[in-house]
Amino acid sequence: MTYRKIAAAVALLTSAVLSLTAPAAAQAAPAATPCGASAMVKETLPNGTTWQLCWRINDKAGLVLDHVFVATKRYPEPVQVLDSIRLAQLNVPYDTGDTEYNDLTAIGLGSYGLETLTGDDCKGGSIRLGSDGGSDPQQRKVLCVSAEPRGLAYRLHDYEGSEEKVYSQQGHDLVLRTVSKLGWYEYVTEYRLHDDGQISARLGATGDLAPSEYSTADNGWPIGKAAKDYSTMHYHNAFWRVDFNIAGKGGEKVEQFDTTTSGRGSMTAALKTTHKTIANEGTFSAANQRFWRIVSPTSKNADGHQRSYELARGASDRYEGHPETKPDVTFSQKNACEKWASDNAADPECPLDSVTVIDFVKNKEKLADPVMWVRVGFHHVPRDEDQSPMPMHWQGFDLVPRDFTEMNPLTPAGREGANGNQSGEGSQG
Ligand SMILES: [Cu+2]
Repeated sequence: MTYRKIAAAVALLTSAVLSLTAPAAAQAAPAATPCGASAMVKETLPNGTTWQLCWRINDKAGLVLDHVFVATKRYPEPVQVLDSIRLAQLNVPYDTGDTEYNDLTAIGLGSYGLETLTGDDCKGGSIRLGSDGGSDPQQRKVLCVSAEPRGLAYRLHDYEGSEEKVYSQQGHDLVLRTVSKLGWYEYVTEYRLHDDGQISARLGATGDLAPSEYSTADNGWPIGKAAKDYSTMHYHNAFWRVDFNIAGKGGEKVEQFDTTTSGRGSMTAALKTTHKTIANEGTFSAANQRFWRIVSPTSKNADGHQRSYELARGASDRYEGHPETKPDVTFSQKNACEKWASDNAADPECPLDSVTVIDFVKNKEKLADPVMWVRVGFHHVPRDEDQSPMPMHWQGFDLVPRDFTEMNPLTPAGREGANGNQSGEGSQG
């Protein structure tokens, strides 16, 4: 028996054991399953929300999630959110200007860089066996799947109903996590699928500071005794590639929302929020009171509103050293040759001049099937506490459902009638 045959047999056996020990199947009808059992995650969180997806390891990108569906107790029909989500580059330039790494395309988060999970890597969760994505793929314990409490999902003290009641509910995330060791750094790829439909993508960095990257007070910070060992400051420029497929219909539109102050009302400032369609490819940057959403023109919730997800950004440092690390988000027309946000490896059939996200959008093609490239930067100024091991630092973003369901998908019994203005007060229009 070859190693591969043994590995395949082990995988089969493992998936059989997992399915025997898995929690009771969700009440939801099964969605389309374009992957086998060992590549599928389908878990129901305590509030009744079921996430279903396929996972795999790409030698460069590391963990990739495909065909992501969500169903909730209140809205049990599984509805697709994403076609896929993955990292698209991790660019690490040092402040001396003498060192730079493109960790995904030059090294890769999969293959031999992918760590076998152990210790507390998956405390409270279950570890899945999968191919590490290398040229000689090995079946290893690489993915952690766990349900983790996320604090209060909501709280409402209702004293206007027929009986006074407090609604207070703990929320949970389905967490998918892999660890990759690239040189001295260890990167944690994490996706948190919340029970209210939110998706959080983040990259954690830990491990150790690189012993080869020490410089002077000009661009380092002293981290040993006195002022002798200056660890060089550097950037972690992370990019994600997000491809929506809302309700399986595709053809999403991109919209930008902006809010301005327009004079005053009788008491305070009057604000005006407008949104416009971004019809063509381009790069975009954050501004106060600005966000973007990906909206399905055809799929609507039960209120008759178009389903969408909005991009919610968090902290992000802008690296001025490259054109492609300045915009916060890029929307491009889907193209199989556009794989990496920078250092885009050119296939023989792909145009050689399409190197970064800037190139992807330079011809301003019409957005019929948009791909969203999200950049989040972290300027790392080392500190004494970075030794050792380095405390985890996180960078990432959220995808928040907007009108995906007619109400809060976690609405408890007793509040299901509260859709719109129930009081008869306020003005219409
Ligand atoms: Cu760092």
